[in-house]
Parts: sequence; C-alpha cells; structure tokens
Amino acid sequence: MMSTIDYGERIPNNVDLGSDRRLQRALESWQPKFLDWWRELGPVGFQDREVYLRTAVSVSADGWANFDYVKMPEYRWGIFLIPPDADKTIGFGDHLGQPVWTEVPGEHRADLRRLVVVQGDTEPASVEQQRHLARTAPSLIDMRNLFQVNVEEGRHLWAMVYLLHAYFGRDGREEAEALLTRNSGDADRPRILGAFNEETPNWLAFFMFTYFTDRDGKYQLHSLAQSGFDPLARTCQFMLMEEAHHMSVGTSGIGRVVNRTIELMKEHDTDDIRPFGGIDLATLQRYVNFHYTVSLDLFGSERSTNAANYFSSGLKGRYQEDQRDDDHRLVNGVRAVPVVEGDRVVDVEVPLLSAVNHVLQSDYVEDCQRGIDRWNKALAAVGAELRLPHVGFHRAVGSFAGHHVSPDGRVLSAPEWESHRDEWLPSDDDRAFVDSLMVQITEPGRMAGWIAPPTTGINRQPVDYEYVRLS
Ligand code: BYC
Repeated sequence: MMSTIDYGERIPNNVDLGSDRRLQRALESWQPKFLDWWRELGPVGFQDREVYLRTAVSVSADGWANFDYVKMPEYRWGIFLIPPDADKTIGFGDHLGQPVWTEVPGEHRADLRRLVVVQGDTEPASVEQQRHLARTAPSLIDMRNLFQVNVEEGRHLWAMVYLLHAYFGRDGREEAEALLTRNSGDADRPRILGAFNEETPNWLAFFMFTYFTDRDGKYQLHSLAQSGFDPLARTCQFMLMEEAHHMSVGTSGIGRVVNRTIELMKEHDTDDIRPFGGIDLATLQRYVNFHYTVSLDLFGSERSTNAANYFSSGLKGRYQEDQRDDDHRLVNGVRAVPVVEGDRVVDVEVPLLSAVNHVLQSDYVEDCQRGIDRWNKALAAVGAELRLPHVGFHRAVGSFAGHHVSPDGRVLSAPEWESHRDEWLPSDDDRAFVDSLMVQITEPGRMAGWIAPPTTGINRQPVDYEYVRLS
C-alpha cells in the first residue's frame, strides 16, 4: 500500500489504484460525470479563475496539504486513505477485539452501503446549496474559503464513491451514479437528509451552516472513523483533517459578524443597527435557532434501533470511542433521553444501546456551546448574549417531532407556537434584510460592511492577498 499520492494518475490516489484495472476503469468512467455535475451544479461563475486552494498531497498529519493557484475544474480530486494498521481490532460492539474487516461482511452489506450513501449524499448536496454565494462574497478571502470548502466537499464525495465502487460491486456503482442525480431541494429527487434540502441563500446562512451543519459532519465522521469496516474508518480519518477548516470558516465567520455587530452597537449606542448596515443580535439569534435545530435533526432519533444495530454490529461507533472508559458493548447501561409527556419535557431511562444517537447528539451540543461561549465573551461588552435554544425547539426528527416547544423548553399548542414563529426563526423580513446587505467585494483586503475582517489569512498569507485572481 502506497502512502504517498501519485499525481501522475488521472485520479490521484494512495490506494494503488493502478494495480486494479477494473476499479480504475470504473472510476475513470465516473470521473467525467462528476465533472459534468460540477460544471452544472457547482459554483456559479469563477470556474475559469485561479483560486488559491489547498490540495491534499500526502496523508501525514504534518504537511499534508499544498497551497497554490488552481482553476476549480482542474482541481485534483482524489482518493486518500490513512494507511492501514495490520494489528488494528474492532473497538466496540459484538465484535470487540476481533481484527477489523478489510472487505464488507455479507451480513452487514446493506447497512454499510446505506451509511456510505447517506454520508456521500451530503457532500455534493452542500456544494449545490452554496452554488450562488460567490456572487455576494463579502471579501476575496471569504470567496476563496467558500471555494475551498466546495472542492473539498467534492473530494469527500470521491471518498464515498471510491468505497462504493471498490467494495459494493454493481449496486455500489449504481449508488455512485445516483449520488449525482439526486439534487438539493429537487421536488422529485431530493437529497436524503432534511438539512441538505434547505437553501443556503446568503452568507450568514453559509457561516451558520459551516458552524452547525458541518459540525454534525465532524461527529458523524468521527463515529464512522471507528468503524470495523476499515476502509471506511481510514477514509473518514482523512476527511476529518479537511473538515476542520470547514468548521473554522463557520466559527470565524460568525465571530466576525458578532464583532462587527458589537462595533456598530457601540458606535451608534443602540441595539437597532440595521439602519447602519449591521446584523442585529435578534436576527443573529434567529439564524442560530434555525441552523442549530435543523442540524440536531441530522442525528436521527434519540432512540433508534438502526443506531443500536450499527453499534452492536461494529459499523458505527461513538465519538472518541477509543477514549471512553466503559465496556464498549453497552449491553447493560441505561441513558436518560428527553420525551414530551403532556405539556412537559421529561427524561425517561432507556437502554443505552438504543440511545447512541442521543449520546452523539449530546457531544455535539456541548461542542456547539463552546462557540456560543466564545462569542458571548465578546458580547459581554454590550451586555448581550446568544443562546442555543432548547433541543426540543423546531424539531422534525425524534422525540420532539410533531410537538411545539419554545426556545426555552416550554411545550406549547400549535397556534401559540406559530404566533411566535417570527420572533424565533428567521422571518421573510429578516431574510430580505440580510439579503439586502449581501454585496460582492473583490478588492483584496476589503470587507463588506456587515462583517469584520479575519485576524489571519490563509497559509500565513496576509488578509489582503489576492486569493482569487479576477483578471
Ligand atoms: N432527514 O433510526 P433513525 C456531513 C430517517 S453531515 C431525513 O431515527 P438513524 C456534511 C432515517 O433515514 C453528516 N430522514 O435514524 C455536513 C430512517 O429512515 P428509514 C452526514 C431522516 O438511522 C456539511 C428513519 O428516519 N453523515 O457530513 O439512526 C457539509 C428513522 O431513522 C433524518 C451521516 O449522517 C433526517 N435528518 O440515523 C457536507 C452519517 N434522520 O430507515 C457534509 C451516516 C433520520 O426508516 N448516517 N431519518 O427509511 C447515519 O448514521 C444515519 O443514517 C443518521 C440517521 C444519523 C442520519
């Protein structure tokens, strides 16, 4: 197994693709379809511009990436897995301690294919959702970050398509085709998971998406990185190295909006900064409420037999499974999960194994809170704060689906909840206002008025570097 990446190949890879002609040919016939999809549903405009992008050149933790100008359609999308470890054993479930699988076990084939397809489906979906954003990029560095995220989501699609082609035979190849024919928001052929059919209409939504929804990606990838099916684990481990940047785009993006909001509040001594071209805190809070809750839905039901089966079969573990101090089988434990009883939210105890989605979701909630805490440190200067709403608020999947819970956790009647909708979630007016602020800024180093500059540039370049060459 090679661990360096061969760029002489049509498809860069570190899996010795050249030694398996059948597989290589299958992937080479998928490649033009991917490129057609990229041209048709990838970023609108700028495809012939040189963008300062990161490309994976090795899988070693230090220095795995190279930065240079590339035109997006010429990006070297490839297949990169962390090298195998011959002594590796399965870390959880019924097969605990047995050697990891290098092929798909027949009895787990359908479940594994489903996990790979669901994961793969989100990657091109996010590119589709974000395709119009360059037109209103608030700065050149933001435009570059958008494109970086987009090409890497494209690479994550490659990662899943490789697994489908290499390990799932003919139905895998069919699933790989279908990943390009389902489209975000399409009435007949939508993407699989709810949040990936929502629009990402403006940059505030983009930063919220990269903070909240990409963070679901982090937790799901971590769980799959534990998988007993080793090729899946190894590919997810590498994807996580790329994913970190996507979340940092969200963290720093929201942080910069918050900083600009504080600046305007101080300058004009008012909360009502809309007349001065800033995003007021009430609007920011509504965007947090929306993106956080649609992302909570991505964890599936708090109680899930699917998730229990994935865990006991060794297909999908928990976040940092290897660092958890328990039996890694979860056959005896119990866990309190929230449910709605009458007009109250109460905890009920359920078998731990059935609650692994809830375990993952809770780790995610804690992680989301860390960003909120950081922004609140800055917001203390104006005596304000942002909050994560109650986990039951605005939910379409799991215990709270069909219930009407307020952001502070009260169970309401449908009409009462509806009467507050515009206080709690972005309203048409909010969206129109945020959209009205969106202007494209292309002069290096300059920022749109609603967002502060980032503190650092990319790859130690200055903030005013020409991250996208427009001429
Ligand atoms: N929307 O037992 P349940 C990322 C369905 S993001 C629509 O509750 P389970 C990224 C479910 O399919 C990470 N349907 O859930 C981020 C099932 O249907 P069937 C993506 C949903 O199976 C940003 C039924 O409801 N990766 O990488 O335990 C940019 C009952 O299911 C939803 C993964 O998700 C929903 N939200 O868990 C780019 C990892 N939720 O079987 C990329 C792989 C549930 O009754 N996926 N349903 O027809 C999984 O592990 C699981 O499929 C889920 C669901 C966690 C998503």
